[in-house]
Amino acid sequence: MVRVLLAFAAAAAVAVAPATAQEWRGWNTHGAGYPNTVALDRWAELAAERSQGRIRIRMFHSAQLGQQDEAIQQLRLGAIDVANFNLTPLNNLVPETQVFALPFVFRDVGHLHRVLDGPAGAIVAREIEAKLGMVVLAWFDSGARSVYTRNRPVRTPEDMRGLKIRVQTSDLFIDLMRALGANPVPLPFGELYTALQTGVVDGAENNWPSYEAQRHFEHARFYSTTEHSNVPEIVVVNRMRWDRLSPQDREILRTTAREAAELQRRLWAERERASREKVIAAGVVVTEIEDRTPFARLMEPLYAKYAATPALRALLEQIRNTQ
Ligand code: GTR
Repeated sequence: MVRVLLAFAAAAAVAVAPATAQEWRGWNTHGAGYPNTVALDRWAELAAERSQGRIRIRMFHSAQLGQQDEAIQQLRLGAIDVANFNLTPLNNLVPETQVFALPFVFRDVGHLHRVLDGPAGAIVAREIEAKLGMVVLAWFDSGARSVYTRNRPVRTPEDMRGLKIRVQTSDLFIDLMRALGANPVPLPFGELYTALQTGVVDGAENNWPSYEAQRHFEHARFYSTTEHSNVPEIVVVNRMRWDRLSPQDREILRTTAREAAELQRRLWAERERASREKVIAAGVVVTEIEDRTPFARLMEPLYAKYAATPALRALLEQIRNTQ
């Protein structure tokens, strides 16, 4: 009898344990040493420390839990608890995220950070929360995205004509490439290296750190500083998880996510420079686009299409009026 009771008590203890110290699963597409990876690991550490082990996040990096589009669904369902997503794969799901992806919408990095940390950032976060069942805790910088190609450099929009350019799953980016006369090819990030290697695509577009860290430069040796979009990234938690946290733990999670974002942004600025230097040393041919007006002019119709409603136009105004 005693044995049975003891066994029962042990089983109950096991059953109860996850509610207090369950390990959360975190998703990240990037590998070791990448600014986002370092910052997310730091976030997990800080959250565990300050909650005295009540919040335990295990980060799975390098897209171990799947590619970004799948991970978004997994996070909505609660199979993944926290993640760092780029806004682009959310474009078709939450129209407000498209406004942050519009070409040349941010004046510079300072402007981008002030927008993210101000009322416009709060509006986009609120819409993501309302539509997707995830709570936005912080914003990461993702730099400027530029075009890179395999066979010849892009100097003008005419050079883009007919090129197969990989894009993320986003109608806005598909239209952006079409506006330049290119053929957009939606592909998961993890398949792009091979697609560049085998010539399935002629090029892609990304920031310096991803171009370097994913080793795309090995097969697409021409990088042209079009800097057409500064679409940023979010740190999110599944809504059900969030709702079950005490107010105190919510505060801990939010504050530590913001601290991680500060770290990410600092590391980002350094990594942009370092990645650029590294690929140049490896023989990449950089074409500096001095005058982006011809690109911007062709992309202009995206504004009418993707900031079409009064609410989206107001959001755009909010960005423009941010000093
Ligand atoms: C990177 C971004 C990733 C992913 C990737 C892509 O810059 O950090 O989250 O969006 O681009 O192009 O798929």
